[in-house]
Amino acid sequence: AQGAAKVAKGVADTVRDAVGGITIPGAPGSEPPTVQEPTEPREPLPPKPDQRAPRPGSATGKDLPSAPDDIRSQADAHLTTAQGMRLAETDHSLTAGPRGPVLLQDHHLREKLMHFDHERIPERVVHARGTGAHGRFRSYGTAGNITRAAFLNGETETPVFVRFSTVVGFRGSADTVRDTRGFAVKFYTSEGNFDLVSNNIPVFFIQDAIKFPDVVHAVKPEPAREIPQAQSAHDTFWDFVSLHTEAQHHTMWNMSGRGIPYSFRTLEGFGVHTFRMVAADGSTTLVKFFWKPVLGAHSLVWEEAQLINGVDPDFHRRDLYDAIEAGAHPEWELGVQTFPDTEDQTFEGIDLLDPTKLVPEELAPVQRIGRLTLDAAPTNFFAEVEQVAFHPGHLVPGIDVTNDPLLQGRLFSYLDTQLTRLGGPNFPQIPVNRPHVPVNDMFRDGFHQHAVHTGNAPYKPNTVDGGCPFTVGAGGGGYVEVPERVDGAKERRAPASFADHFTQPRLFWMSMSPVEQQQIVDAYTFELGKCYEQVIKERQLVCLANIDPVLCQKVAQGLGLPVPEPTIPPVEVQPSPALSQIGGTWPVDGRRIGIIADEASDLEGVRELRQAVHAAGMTPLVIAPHGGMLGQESGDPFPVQRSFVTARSVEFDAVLVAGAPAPAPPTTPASDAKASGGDALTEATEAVVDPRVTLLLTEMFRHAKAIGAWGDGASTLVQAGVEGSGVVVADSATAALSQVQELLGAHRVWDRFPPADAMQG
Ligand code: HDE
Repeated sequence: AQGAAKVAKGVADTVRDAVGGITIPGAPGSEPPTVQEPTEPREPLPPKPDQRAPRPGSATGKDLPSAPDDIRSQADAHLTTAQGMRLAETDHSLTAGPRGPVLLQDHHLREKLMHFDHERIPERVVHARGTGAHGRFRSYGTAGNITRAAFLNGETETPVFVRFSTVVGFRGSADTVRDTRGFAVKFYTSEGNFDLVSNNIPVFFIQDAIKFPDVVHAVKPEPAREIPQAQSAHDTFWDFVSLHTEAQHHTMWNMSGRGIPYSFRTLEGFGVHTFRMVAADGSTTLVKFFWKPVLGAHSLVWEEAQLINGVDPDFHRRDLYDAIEAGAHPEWELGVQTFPDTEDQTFEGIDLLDPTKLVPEELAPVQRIGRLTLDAAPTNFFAEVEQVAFHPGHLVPGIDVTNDPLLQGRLFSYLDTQLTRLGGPNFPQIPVNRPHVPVNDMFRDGFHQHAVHTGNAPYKPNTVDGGCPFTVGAGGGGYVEVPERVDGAKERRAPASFADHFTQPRLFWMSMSPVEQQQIVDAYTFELGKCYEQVIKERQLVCLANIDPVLCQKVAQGLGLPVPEPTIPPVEVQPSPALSQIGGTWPVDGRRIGIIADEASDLEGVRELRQAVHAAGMTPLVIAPHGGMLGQESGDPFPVQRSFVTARSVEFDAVLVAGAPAPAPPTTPASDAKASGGDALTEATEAVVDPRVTLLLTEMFRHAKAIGAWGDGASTLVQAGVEGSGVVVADSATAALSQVQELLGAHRVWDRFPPADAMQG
């Protein structure tokens, strides 16, 4: 009891010392109680040592782990148990004699298996399949007049972690399935973490979060047999979207090229909801967020996407890491559409709280406010990509939410799902989730608590810890909600302004080029063609009739079904050319150029070509009959990246076929020179082209990719039957490349697709 009294007195003294004259009521030996809440904050508490920023190595890719506790297995010379005891042996269990039973006392075996047995955590209920990268965001400072958010003011640089994902498939599913893509960005700002949890489609299937379980159950594999994996081409999805017609707009985007993006590097991102920005003077502006890829927004074609799913299910993941490693760091500009924060929160008749509607860029231009660069792959996929926890409610002062009912539901759902997925409430302490600023919450204990908290009063108000920590107003960097007035009767119904489900899908359809429209027709025809229930197909055709008669007629024809009558009168829309992905030219950074060659080819030309491809910021990949090296005899060999066995067309953006070496200058009589110069050509012309090369070339041709050859490489193209638009032949390797590069700027040779009939009804 005496000891306890001593401790208590010690605490009282400490408190008195710290804040002057404050005592704990009833503490032994204390003065009569004079309780008062301190009014002045003392120095900020020091950052907790175990809430440091994620390993510096992962943010920049340069620094090495600095602190000893950052070091985990494979970073030290000696294998230890989880308790740090060095192990002499880890390959054999402890047995009674070499052929006897395993002993229960084998503590190393038990610990090793126990940990292994629990290595898996639940995958995300949606967006399970993803990949991530570190980078930085540099603000242009141009948003300073609409938001006080520090990371958007001045030319501030902020570290970020980005996770891209598909929505429907399981964690091990393929990358290039037809689906929406997630594009979630965590900004480690000087005011705490801000998460912009976006998709690559600007609208959503539903207007109210209460429908989220329904749409997800409809699109996930059907419960009885758990098929199909990562596909929307099945009855339950089309059953739902044809009944729940507000889903038609998002669904049409999925049927377009947006559903099968070419690369994460060319993903356009959309915050979907309308957010509210708050300036330093308290004024508010409604905004929609955009990520504009510097390389342009591009897509695969459907056959290519399907092939990739078999040939390289990790295609998007690999592409992202390869590009980062090659120094072609993917970049996006962050943009905002801004709208006056009026009472009705509509713009040009569009309800800004309806997440199934977009605002055409022609009506509200996207203003660029900063640039995102991804420059480091994760160090450990599980630690970073799996454990990262995004949440639309991770906000910073200057950015607030609106009453969009979808956003409101999300504000509950993300925290809730992390509890199960990451095993308790302490996931903000996981390195990738830690803010890069001191954290001083008063949350305590819970599963996987990593912090050893100091202080004895995790509550407010207190005197025991001198009243710490203190809250501040907006002036001190505190978050203050916009004092929006809310009034209304409690009811379950959508506003009348949410009722129109067909004008915007029509707007999207009318904004597409003929090639893109044909892709949409083909996608609907494929997806509905995979359904079994006739009634579902017929109901979806009625939805298409409400969107556009020609679209409906083409899909009905493909399905072999009658064309239904629309159920609503036709609507007039003004197309938005900004929605089309075709028609511009973009940088070619990170594009992969296949070079088909063998020992008999113009290897000097190949060497020059490789250099030129590199110099243009692209990646050359030599394709030869065998692996290993080419040009051994010349003394200057170079590596073969793909053999005819491992190469497949879908890996390449363009391909060039090497010709034979140029004939040596004539040193013999003219007739001999002709014979020796012509030999290689004749051989090449007569040789049967390897069927794998023919397959590669014809697939690339079908997928509207640029194809080139130099010298007599042209004969290979002829024999493979590859001729026409976007097939170039030049005298030299570099001349062929420059033509191919120009074609690549447009992403594909669009006019190779058969001209579509007039599509607009
Ligand atoms: Fe999500 N969503 N979502 N979502 N979402 C999740 O959170 C949810 C929605 C988005 O890479 C989950 O941590 C509801 C729109 C992305 O880790 C979950 C509703 C948009 C990611 C969840 C939506 C998104 C998620 C699953 C309707 C675009 C992946 C795992 C109200 C603006 C984040 C997780 C990552 C993930 C709920 C709709 C984007 C269950 C209830 C709209 C990019 O919390």
